[in-house]
Amino acid sequence: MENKKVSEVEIIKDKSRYLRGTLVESLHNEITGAVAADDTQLIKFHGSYQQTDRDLDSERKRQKLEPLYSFMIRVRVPGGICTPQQWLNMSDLADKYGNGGLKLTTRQAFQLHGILKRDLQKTIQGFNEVLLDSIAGCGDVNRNVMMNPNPYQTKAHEEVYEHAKQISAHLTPKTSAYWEIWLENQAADTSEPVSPDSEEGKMVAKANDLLTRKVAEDKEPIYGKHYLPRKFKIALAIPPYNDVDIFANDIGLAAIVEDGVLRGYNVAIGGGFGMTFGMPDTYPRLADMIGFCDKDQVVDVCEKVMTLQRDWGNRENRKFSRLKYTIDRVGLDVFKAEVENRLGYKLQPLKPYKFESNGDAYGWSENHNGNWNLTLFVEGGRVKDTPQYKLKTALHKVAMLGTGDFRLTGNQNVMICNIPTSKKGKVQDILSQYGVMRETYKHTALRLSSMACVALNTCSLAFAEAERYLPRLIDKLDAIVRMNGLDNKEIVMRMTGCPNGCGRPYLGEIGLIGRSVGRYNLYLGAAHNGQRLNKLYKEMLNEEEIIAELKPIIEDYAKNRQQGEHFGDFTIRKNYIKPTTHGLNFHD
Ligand code: SRM
Ligand code: SF4
Repeated sequence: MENKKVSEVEIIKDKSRYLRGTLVESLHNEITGAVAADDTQLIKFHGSYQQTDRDLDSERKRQKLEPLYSFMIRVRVPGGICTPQQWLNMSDLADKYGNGGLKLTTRQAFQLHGILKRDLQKTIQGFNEVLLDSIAGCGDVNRNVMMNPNPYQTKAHEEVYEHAKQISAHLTPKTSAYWEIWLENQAADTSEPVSPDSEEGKMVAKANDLLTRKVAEDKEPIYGKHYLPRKFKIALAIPPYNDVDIFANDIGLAAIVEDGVLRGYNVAIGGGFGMTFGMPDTYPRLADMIGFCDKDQVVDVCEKVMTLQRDWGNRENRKFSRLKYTIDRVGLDVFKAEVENRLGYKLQPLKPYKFESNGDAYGWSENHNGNWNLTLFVEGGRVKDTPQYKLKTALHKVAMLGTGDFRLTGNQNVMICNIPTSKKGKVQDILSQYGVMRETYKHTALRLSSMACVALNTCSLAFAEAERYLPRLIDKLDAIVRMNGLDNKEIVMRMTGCPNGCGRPYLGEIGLIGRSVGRYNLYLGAAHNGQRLNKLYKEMLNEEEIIAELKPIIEDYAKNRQQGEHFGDFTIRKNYIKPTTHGLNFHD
């Protein structure tokens, strides 16, 4: 490490004793609400970011006060599936220690915002009580593994969910630092005998697993002490639904199901979205398909791709550290050959598959086991109560029924799933009472297909608003959409406050990316199924200009689209924009 020129974060990892750093000292330092500088990097691996309230920053500065430091914590939920008890706990923790709201992220995780340093430990202990954890929520490791959020749709879906959990468990860091720093050896109460098949039994099994990991000697058999050069992401989807946008991931897996039987996965590698304005050698990129693997090979394939990126990834400049840049530097064929070399076998030729959409299907649906699922719209993924709309209370009451489970979707929505027919009416009654059913059904398909990242006031990287602003912009676009009879036409619209791409704006048929306060770049031409990136159409638009640009295109689409033609394809056919065929020509 000493002889190589590496980024500062690499040196922090090197010195950290498997992610400990001086976090304990930082937590006990009562003079400041912040943690020490190096610890701000390490705490990410534990799932947390130090933030300030950007709405208050300048006023605090004027008053010569320290910024109002608080912490965001991200809780991984593989495949987005949690129990009603876990939902209740997260909801209560948000009230007790956070800002009262739950943020459902674009990667099917929970985020709590506004936690003060003194409450961090108690909050994480609260997760542990229901066997959730925040380790690897952020940091240079494999992140929350995503999957189509309905494992009970078919038997094959159930199996894919099992694989998602296996991949997640296999690639979770093994350091005991998390348990040492945050949990102080806290473990679940296992004194009462429980059936291993019951919900409680499964929780106890997970507790044992955590304990085993806690007492394991500190070493990272997969990562090593320097972990990965950068974040790493994996998603699994079952065609025809690409509702987790697999091609935006370092590894995207398309399940191949033949005659109802899961055979394995087509493997795509090298997706990732972050770019920097004014630096054309940074770009969003979709993952390339490299071959098919049998289902019992999938964990191994993920490990080998990830560890090759661990070894070959750029550790000098974090702007070029993601797998996408490693692949474009060495060549896809070379990278694939070395993966196969490490696997000891070749990937098979790709199997046919077809994705149709990357959105969520709202409303009720039935499982293969006869139970019911309900998908609800959560604007901006923010579950909170306002005087007009008490979504958080409504979902809390449903969770209190203790039936079924809760799913976080890759589009920031929530599903209440596996509800027996006998309880369906009760769930519907509670949600109707709070207006939640109406809220999901009254909107245009444009709004229901929209997504925005957090941006201001907590994200330190935001140039512009996203989550707080998109609903108001859509109010205005809705008028145009309704006037043109497109109320039920799904047009995928995504907005972010900067080009890092957290709301996957490069896959928006309409993409808006913040340039400065109130100004956005407009991107058009993405595919409706997440398989083609969009391209820059106009720069630095304010609200009036965005509407002026989009209005005639929407009107044209209403009049001149072909049968079944999606908005993104239309904008290309009508020459509004050229197609992006690869990340490398995104800026052309
Ligand atoms: Fe993200 C950084 C929020 C999904 C690409 N992302 C951030 C930070 C932590 C800002 C920071 O570094 O200070 C944001 C915290 C804001 C806050 O106050 O909460 C943040 N990202 C989010 C979430 C919460 C957006 C949301 O509204 O749901 C998503 C959490 C996902 C999760 O549960 O793990 C989120 N971020 C994504 C995605 C989408 C995805 O993974 O499908 C991407 C694009 C895909 C990718 O990884 O390339 C994404 N986030 C980034 C990047 C750019 C990475 C790059 O390769 O350049 C950054 C900046 C960085 O890492 O330096 C970033
Ligand atoms: Fe923040 Fe940018 Fe991510 Fe939005 S896209 S949450 S502004 S880093």
